[in-house]
Amino acid sequence: MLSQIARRSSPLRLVAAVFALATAVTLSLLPSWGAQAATPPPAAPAASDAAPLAKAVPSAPGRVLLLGRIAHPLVLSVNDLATRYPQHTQTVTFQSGAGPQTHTYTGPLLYDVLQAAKPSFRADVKNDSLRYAVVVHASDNYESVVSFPEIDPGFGNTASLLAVTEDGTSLATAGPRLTAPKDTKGGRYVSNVVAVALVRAGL
Ligand SMILES: Nc1nc2c(c(=O)[nH]1)N[C@H]1C(S)=C(S)[C@@H](COP(=O)(O)O)O[C@H]1N2
Ligand SMILES: [Mo]
Repeated sequence: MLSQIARRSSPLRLVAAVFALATAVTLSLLPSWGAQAATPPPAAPAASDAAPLAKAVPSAPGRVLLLGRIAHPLVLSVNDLATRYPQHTQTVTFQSGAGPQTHTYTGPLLYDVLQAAKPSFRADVKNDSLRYAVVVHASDNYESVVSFPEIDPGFGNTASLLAVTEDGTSLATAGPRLTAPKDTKGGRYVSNVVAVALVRAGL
C-alpha cells in the first residue's frame, strides 16, 4: 500500500501515509485496560488479526519504514542506510538449524538510525529511554525486539546493525538484516527487514 503510494505519488502523500500509519500504530499501542477487563481477547486470535502492521508496511524490496515514538517517521532505502549514517563492519557467528554460521556484515548501527530520527523520550520521566523496545519486522512477518537500552552505548552497548551487505553481497533487493552480535542463536538476525518501530514498553 505504502509502496504503491511511494512509487506513484508525491512525497506529500507518502508523508501523509506514513503519518497515518504511525498514528494507527500509536493508537493501537495505547493501553485500554478497561476494555480488556470487560472483554478479554480470545486465547488464540485468528492469524489474520495477529499483525495488522504487516499488511500496511512497504512491500518494495529494500525499503524500511521507521515509525513509532520518533519525531521523524520515514522510509529508508538500503542505499539510504548505506550512505546517510556511519558504516560499521562486523564478523559474527550464530547457531542455526543448518549449524553454526559465520558472516561479515556492513551497515549503520540501529542505534544511530534511531537517534537520527529523534526518539520522543519523555523529559519528565527518569531515564525514560530505558522503557523502550525496538520492534524489527520482516517481509515474511518474522519479528524480533531488541531493547533500546540494550543497543545504547551507555548501557548494553550492543552494536546491532541494520546490515546492508552480507559477505560482500548487497542486501539492496532482499532488504537489510538486523544483526545481534552478542547472541548465541541466530533468531534475532532478522532478514528482509521492512519496518522498525520504537515502542514504549513502560507501564
Ligand atoms: N525474516 C526472517 N529472518 C530470520 C528468520 C526468519 O524465519 N525470517 N529466521 C531466523 C532464524 S531462527 C535463524 S537461526 C537465522 C538463520 O539464518 P539464515 O537464514 O541466514 O540461515 O535467521 C533468522 N532470521
Ligand atoms: Mo533459528
